[in-house]
Amino acid sequence: MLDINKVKQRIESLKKLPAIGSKSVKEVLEENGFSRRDFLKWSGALAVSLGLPATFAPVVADAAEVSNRLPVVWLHLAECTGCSESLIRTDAPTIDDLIFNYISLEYHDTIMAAAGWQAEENFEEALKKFKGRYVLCVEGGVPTKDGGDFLTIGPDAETGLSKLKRTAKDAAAIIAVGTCSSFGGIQAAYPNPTGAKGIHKVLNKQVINVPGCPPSAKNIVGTIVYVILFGQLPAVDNFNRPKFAYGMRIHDLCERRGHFDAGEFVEEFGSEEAMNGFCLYKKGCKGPYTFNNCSRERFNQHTSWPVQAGHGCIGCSEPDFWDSMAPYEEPLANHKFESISADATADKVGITILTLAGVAVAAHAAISAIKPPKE
Ligand code: FSX
Ligand code: SF4
Ligand code: F3S
Repeated sequence: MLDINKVKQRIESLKKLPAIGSKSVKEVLEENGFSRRDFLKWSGALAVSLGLPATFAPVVADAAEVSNRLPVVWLHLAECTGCSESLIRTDAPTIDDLIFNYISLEYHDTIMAAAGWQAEENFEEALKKFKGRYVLCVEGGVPTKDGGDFLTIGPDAETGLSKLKRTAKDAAAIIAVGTCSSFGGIQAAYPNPTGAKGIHKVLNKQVINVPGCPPSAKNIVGTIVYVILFGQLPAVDNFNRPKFAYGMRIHDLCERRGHFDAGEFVEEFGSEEAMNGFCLYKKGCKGPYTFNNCSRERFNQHTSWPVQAGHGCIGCSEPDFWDSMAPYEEPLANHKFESISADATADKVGITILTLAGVAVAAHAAISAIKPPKE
């Protein structure tokens, strides 16, 4: 049961902690041309996407304001850094970006100014100073073969495996940011030469997975704000993904869904059907099998998302998508279910896929039901 008074008490107690960094959220937003009204609009939208009642909007704003009281240590393992890049590389920062920067990132391999020995010193200092209080965010899968030697970090050449375990030990909460740290990622593709794995496989603490290659800023910031609000991890599905973000399929809210239902498919990229925004299922869209909120939240200030841009979803927030969803531009049904031929009528494909998708949803719901939400 969500108790708003408890949340308010928690935020009041966080306010008493020293702020890390000198500016208030108000100053940061004003400097970037955002008004109080924009900020409240943003918190209202975030409350909705976190699945909270509208009454929580003001406390979401308060939580964002105290997010510089919660130390965050951010590690990079085997990955492309796209998850951080997707948040920080914008010409006009969004409120999500600004809150991300405002969150007290005590240590972040990519964006910190320090390097070499100095960076290591800052890292060790943060672990000691905030023992038991910091949130650990990890980007990247962890190579495990040959004792983890495929990935070493810093001047001591410590393996990512060792650094991860050491950092996880005294973390208050652990968030796997991106599909790599959640499930291994592209480097875990067959034959997975480095033995790359999702971080939960090598830790004996609960890890919340925020997959996507990359995940949206909303899902990253939303999960961190949730932890600040409630001091605990949100309810999760059977893959430890927050239900507020990964509770529905891409297909459920896709703007091309009407065309899917009507049997109107794109057969060729660049065709008239493609220009008319027909469904991309026959060009390999994996939206019916993928649990994520891209079709609702989109990317870059709600501007667009893969299907809107004209390519099918490749299922990037699902475990093993690099192997199980390939080839990306062919329907899954073509190679998994031989009864459907490539030239089957659109209706037949549509009906069969709807049934498959129904099964996927039922299985998802059943597994989630067995495992009670970790609230
Ligand atoms: Fe992985 Fe993120 Fe994909 Fe890249 O760090 S989820 S390869 S977008 O960068 O981890
Ligand atoms: Fe949208 Fe893909 Fe579903 Fe078609 S198959 S409606 S493009 S999610
Ligand atoms: Fe990934 Fe599909 Fe969203 S490819 S970004 S889950 S639309």
